Amino acid sequence: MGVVNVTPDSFSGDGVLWRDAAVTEAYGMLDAGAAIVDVGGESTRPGSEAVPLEEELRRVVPVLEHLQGEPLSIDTSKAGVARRAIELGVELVNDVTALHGDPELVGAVAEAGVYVCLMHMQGEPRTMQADPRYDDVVSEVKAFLEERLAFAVSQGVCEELVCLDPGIGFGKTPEHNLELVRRLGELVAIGRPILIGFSRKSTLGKLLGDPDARVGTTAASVGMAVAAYERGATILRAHDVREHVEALRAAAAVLA
Ligand code: HH2
Repeated sequence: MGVVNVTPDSFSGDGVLWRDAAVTEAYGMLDAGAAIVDVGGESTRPGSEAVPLEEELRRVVPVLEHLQGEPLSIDTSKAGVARRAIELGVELVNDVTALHGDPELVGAVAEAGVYVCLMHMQGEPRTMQADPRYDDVVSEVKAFLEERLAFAVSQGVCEELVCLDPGIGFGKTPEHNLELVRRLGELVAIGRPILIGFSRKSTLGKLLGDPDARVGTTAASVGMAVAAYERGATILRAHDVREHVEALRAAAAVLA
């Protein structure tokens, strides 16, 4: 899954607000082997503020219009954005609030019969990295994802259309993030495809020795994607698509 951020403030600095730049980036990712491109108009980096509906639509709709017919997902928590994106052919709604953010989103997803990704987050982006705590991060994330999956199904979402994501960096310390990948098998056991988004996240920079890192390198991102893939992740969300595709193809050839 390639990442296209139509934002002024994404954590990795890759956000673009010019439609043509976003479209060119998306085509480049598809050309490099991305199975799907995730378009987002609201940064969820630590400390970020929410974006109003009209502004989020203004950012993403021109990009989606231009990319109609390509395999796309929309990174949003808002039913209004999801509905418009679905009208434009988007096939997956990627909701970092796991249907907690907007009470109307679950109905929009169920009615349209599109795929949905439910992600775990402790707290909210503005404050989530203040002091994240768990007794056992993997068990707690697993229980949360099971509950959100059951909720989605109870509201008419087809279980086969749901994928789950432990939410790397969303209310988690570097050790929490590593433990989630280390014990990914426990999340895979839920029985739904698992999405991992470790690309460029600050834990990777910290692992390489910079305690103040805000981003991670491409090579560290690729290493972590391969580690997650080998533990059962199905979808790897990445900014540097060509490098991820090449590494994952090589890793897949060994597993096959
Ligand atoms: N991470 C980000 C955004 N959306 N969605 C899922 N399912 N999983 C993730 O790990 C995830 C996500 C943050 O990365 P990015 O989109 O590059 O940054 P920003 O939110 O600052 O635009």
